[in-house]
Amino acid sequence: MKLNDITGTKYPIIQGGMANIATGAFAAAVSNAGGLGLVASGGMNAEALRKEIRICKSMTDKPFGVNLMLMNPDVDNIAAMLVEEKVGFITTGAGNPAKYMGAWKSMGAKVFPVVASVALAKVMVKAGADAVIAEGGESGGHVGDMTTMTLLPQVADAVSVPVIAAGGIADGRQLAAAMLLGACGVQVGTCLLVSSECPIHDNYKQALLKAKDNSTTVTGRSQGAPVRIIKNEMAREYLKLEAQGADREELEKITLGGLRRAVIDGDVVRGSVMAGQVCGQLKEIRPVAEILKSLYEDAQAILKKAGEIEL
Ligand code: TUI
Repeated sequence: MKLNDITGTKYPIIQGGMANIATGAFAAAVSNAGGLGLVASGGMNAEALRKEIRICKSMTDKPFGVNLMLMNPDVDNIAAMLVEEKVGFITTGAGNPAKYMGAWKSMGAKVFPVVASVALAKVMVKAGADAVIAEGGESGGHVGDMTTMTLLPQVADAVSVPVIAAGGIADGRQLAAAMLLGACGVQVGTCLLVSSECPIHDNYKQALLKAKDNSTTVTGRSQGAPVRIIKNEMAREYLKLEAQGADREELEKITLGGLRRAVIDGDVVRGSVMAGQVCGQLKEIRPVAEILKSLYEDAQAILKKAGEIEL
């Protein structure tokens, strides 16, 4: 099963959640460009998110969805609002959405939970998931322990539903590799941050364009909330405090509001500049349509030539 047969999109590509970044307008831009755009819920309550969903509906006639970040304090109201708004596609992150899935499925939504382990993938399939998103720790933001290379084939072997690959995918080679590892399509986030349509501060985009292969780090492991961000002054201070055994309160003081500081104020020194490990591959700002087209066409060309590879 190809992902685009499930989503009705041109490409087998969906957009990652991206809290405080993926507005209704941005999700519509991704959908209009042939991917599945997702309005992000992170940092929003149900009514603010409803507005963004309506903006998205007004800006595209293509399929789109919503990403529900399950650590959101207003998660129950958001889950109910998605039913009222008859959202067609729901992806979830950072938790187990089983208790909402009955209501979403009865309304007709297709549900793709992000999983970071085989165990959760199996639970999600039992709960009615239409596909699962196997996200490796190469991705930006909240991450699991496994890599995409190891998680993806193990999830693909363990479940009967299609598997969408995420984490570490920013060009055609990585999309092709994901398909060979058992995926039906991919989720991308970081490579869309450097799109012309992405509403982050220009300082954030420039920090991504300057980034190298090893420019990210993971903060928050000691708190059970690992988050991949670009190394900056704030990240170094956080990691130092973490190594000294600082408590939650002390650590939260540093990161509180950090994502908005980076996204809106453009503070890339003290803000949380969330990004995946593919950041070293990003070289230019391009329209979403060009980014998705080259991902797809490059992967097609690579897969066509793959038969020539001799072992
Ligand atoms: O959710 C994400 N990535 C995110 S959410 C986010 S918002 C945020 N803002 C400030 C601080 C922290 C986060 C930024 N990035 N990705 C999906 C994802 N889900 N990755 C890993 C998981 C995951 C991990 C463990 C899903 C389920 C899980 O276990 C749940 C369980 O109950 O077993």
